[in-house]
Amino acid sequence: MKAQFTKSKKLYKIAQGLMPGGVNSPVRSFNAVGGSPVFISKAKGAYTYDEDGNKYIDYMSSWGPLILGHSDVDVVRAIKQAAERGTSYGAPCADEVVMAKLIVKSFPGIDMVRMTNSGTEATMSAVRLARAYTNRDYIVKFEGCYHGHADYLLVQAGSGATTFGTPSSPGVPKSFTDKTLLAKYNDIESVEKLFKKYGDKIATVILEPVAANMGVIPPQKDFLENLRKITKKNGALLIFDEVITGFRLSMGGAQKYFGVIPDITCLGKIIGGGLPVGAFGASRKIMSIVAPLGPMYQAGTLSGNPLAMAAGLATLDKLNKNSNYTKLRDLTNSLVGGLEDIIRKLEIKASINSLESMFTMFFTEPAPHDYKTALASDTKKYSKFFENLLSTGIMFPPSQFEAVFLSLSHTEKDVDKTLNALYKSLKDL
Ligand code: KE4
Repeated sequence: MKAQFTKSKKLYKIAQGLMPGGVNSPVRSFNAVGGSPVFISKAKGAYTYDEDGNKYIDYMSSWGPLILGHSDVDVVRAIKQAAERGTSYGAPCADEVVMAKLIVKSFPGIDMVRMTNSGTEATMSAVRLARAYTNRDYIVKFEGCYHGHADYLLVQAGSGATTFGTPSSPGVPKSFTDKTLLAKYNDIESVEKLFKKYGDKIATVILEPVAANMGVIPPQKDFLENLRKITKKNGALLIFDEVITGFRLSMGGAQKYFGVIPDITCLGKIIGGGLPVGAFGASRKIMSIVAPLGPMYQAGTLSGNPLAMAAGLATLDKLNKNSNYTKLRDLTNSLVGGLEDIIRKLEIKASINSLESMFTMFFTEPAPHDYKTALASDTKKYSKFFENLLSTGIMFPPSQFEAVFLSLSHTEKDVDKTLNALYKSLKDL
């Protein structure tokens, strides 16, 4: 029976009169894939349920945070217990210390950490820190990488900015972005050229160590190592934006996974277990200039709030057990392997980039290795594919330029069901 979306459509109509695009974040709208977004009423484990009672196997994981799956029993209990002790004190609490200790212990590049309320705040603070520490103004980012919506980072940005074709947003004065230099992902020469020209004026190079906002694009051999070398040589700080990869690729994120240690690390998503969160951390020496210890100002009413700490800690405690990363990787590989067989069998022009428990299937080949090759994807085909999948109860991200995430709640049975739906959705193209 064809899925009905009556209630979602009704809600969307009202929402559009009250919120821009009817959503609180652009990527949730289905603008990139057509149709109106489904409104989720509840979620449990690997499944979400919309207002019309349709059930989905969820591969969005709320854009990354829900690595255990939705409303995990221990996470919900931790939030409830924390809420009964109060929701925010405006004063330090013990769980902030426990979270800081866990982050410092897990990330080789972090001796000291500051919590924030979003990934955007984390990267915004990290760039300010790098500029303050080096007393330099220029920053280097990569086309297609997305670091949240701070003005000077919304330049050739990925995620929703690319999805909706506004990689550089209006409303950002030229003077705010003329110190933001652009390099090409996986192209070290493009970075060397910038250092040749701006050398000792560059405060930092910021990147997603595995790009996931132009779809998943892993770093090619030696790319991260060479970035580490060139920044060190020029006295610039290397920032890894691990908002997605932190605790996703391993308990020490991409820096542990690839063995390349940045000067500053940004975190988010998983560390909040689905509640608003972000963090940035570095060596004691670099963090010593952050207020109130040092002069670089940074603050947040709800930074490190007890609920997000409780949800994050419950998530991380559970994650770091009985070889969960191997389970996540093996389950993802069986889904990706099956999908590759389907692509071959149906002779579809598509390719997959996959790493640990995240992947993207691109309607282009060969598999993209940078922004330009990612943009070659057939987004119209992706829209039709997304819609076909949705109607069979599988929720992929509503954009070609996002990542599919697996959680510890997904099972082989879910993967088999998903592969059947993928076969039908792709065959129907
Ligand atoms: P937030 O401000 O949305 O918490 O984090 C910004 C951010 C920073 N760095 C990376 C690598 C990120 O992926 C993000 C946010 N990711 C997008 C989707 N890929 C969030 C979804 C949305 O914008 O609604």
